[in-house]
Amino acid sequence: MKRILLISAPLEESFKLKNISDDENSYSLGLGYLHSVIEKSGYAIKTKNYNTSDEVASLNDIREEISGFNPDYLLMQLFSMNRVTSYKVFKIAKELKNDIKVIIGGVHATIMYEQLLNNFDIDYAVLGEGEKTIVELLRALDKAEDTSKIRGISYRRNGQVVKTEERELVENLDELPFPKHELFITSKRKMACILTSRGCPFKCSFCCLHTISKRIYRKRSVDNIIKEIEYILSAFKNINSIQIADDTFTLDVERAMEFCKEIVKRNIKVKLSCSARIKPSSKEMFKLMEEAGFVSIGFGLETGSEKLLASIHKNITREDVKETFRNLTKVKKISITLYMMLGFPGESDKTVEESVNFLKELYKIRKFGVYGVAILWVYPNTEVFDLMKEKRLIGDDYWLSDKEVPYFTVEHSYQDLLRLKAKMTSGFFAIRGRAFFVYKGFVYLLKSPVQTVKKVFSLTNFRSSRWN
Ligand code: B12
Ligand code: SF4
Repeated sequence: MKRILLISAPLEESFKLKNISDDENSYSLGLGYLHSVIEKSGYAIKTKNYNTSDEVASLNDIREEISGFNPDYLLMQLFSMNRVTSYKVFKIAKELKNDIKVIIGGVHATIMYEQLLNNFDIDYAVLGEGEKTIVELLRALDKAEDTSKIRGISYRRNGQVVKTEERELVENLDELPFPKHELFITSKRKMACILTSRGCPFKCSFCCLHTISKRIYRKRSVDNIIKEIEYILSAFKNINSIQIADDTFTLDVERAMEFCKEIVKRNIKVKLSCSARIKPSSKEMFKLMEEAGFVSIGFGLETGSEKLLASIHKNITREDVKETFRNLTKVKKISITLYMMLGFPGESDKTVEESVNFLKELYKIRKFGVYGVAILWVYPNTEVFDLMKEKRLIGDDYWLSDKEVPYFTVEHSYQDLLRLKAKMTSGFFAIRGRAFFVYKGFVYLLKSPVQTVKKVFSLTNFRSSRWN
């Protein structure tokens, strides 16, 4: 039986959430899905996520895994923020085992495959959703068959990088096996994660998600989702909450309501949370979500400036946000968190003030918290990256360097962005004091108030984590 090692290398230091343990955080469903399909196809697979681990210790562990487990294939998940350590792993892998086949995938690999194949000793890049492609590729490689007919891959042929025909997205998500929750659910973990849909039809200027899901929204059937929830709750007795990690869980309001009704009908008792878009929304949906056990919803608002909401293509207006907040006034058991960002093209002292004032207005309609303020970072294949490129502040070569994922510094220096961030956070702070900020629950705030206040005022280089 062929052996496969599937890993995700450590993230850059500033992306590691320091005050939250792995057991309290979301887990990688991408790795979970890949593990399941590969295992079901008859391979011996070992999956290890090093995202939050120390780099030196991880590289040592990876060396041991390659020598001990002796995999035939090394599969690696590439984000922009773990690419540098991944580059080190490519080298280590071929040094230790020169016949190992290195296959990469994930969002950064899907965008930068040509650069990666031209500069590193990688055998294949899987582009986009990986479940079907990886199984076909492994089978072909096992039999030393021609891989040129496998859709959705790229590789070097006669020194040239070639790309095969595009792979279609997984249309019927119910066909997929459940992700391998066993990889992540320890006896200490209380929260499990699921994906009930994939994709988002929008294209915000800072988001690179369209690379994988091509702006096509697909959803699982309610029955299939409930089966997974029932499986999780029966297999792992310590799980009392489930986070829906979809890009846009409430995009289809009818489906969200159908899901909630089914949870109530089957008397499933579990705390639910999700992230959602401001629009569409409805009173009835939020009421049903409360009945079903939703305890938290996170909305990506990003900015309170009408002008910026339009220019980042968020496809929402301030009136839409107020409407959603009005729809939430009677829903008392769900806590609302807003994800805010700062530093968009056109950001100024005035837009920061507009954001603060808008949040004040919202707070009068319905209480909520803010999950920090993230300074706009720049990922490849986004509109903001292209703007930086036009101004010659960045080029594709940047991704070959060992520099961190950059901030958007076309209009403001990093120092000025920090100043604007301090202005925004202190403005929010004034609305309701520090309880307004939802950092790693309130536990961290209680444990370390000084550090928290420092973070709030951005004296440290804090990047808030968000899902969409
Ligand atoms: C849930 C989530 C989180 C969770 C869990 C993260 C995790 N480790 O999975 C949390 C909250 C922790 C998180 C944090 C962050 N996240 Co996040 N997150 C997501 C989100 C919404 C869903 C991930 C997911 O489950 N996807 C569904 C699975 C099925 O897709 P997938 O992981 O891409 O995997 C598929 C394919 O890519 C491919 N594939 C992937 N790897 C490989 C490897 C091989 C070998 C093969 C063959 C195929 C393959 O096959 C898989 C199955 O189809 C994505 C957006 C998205 N929809 O992907 C952002 C996303 C991955 N996050 C992103 C970012 C930026 C972050 C943060 C850095 C945010 C921040 N600024 O703090 C932090 C990082 C800190 C950290 N500790 O992880 C970016 C990554 C951008 C980039 N260019 O790398 C994304 C794409 C969001 C975005 N819109 O920009 N995140
Ligand atoms: S940021 Fe959210 S709403 Fe915007 S395109 Fe990305 S997933 Fe969709």
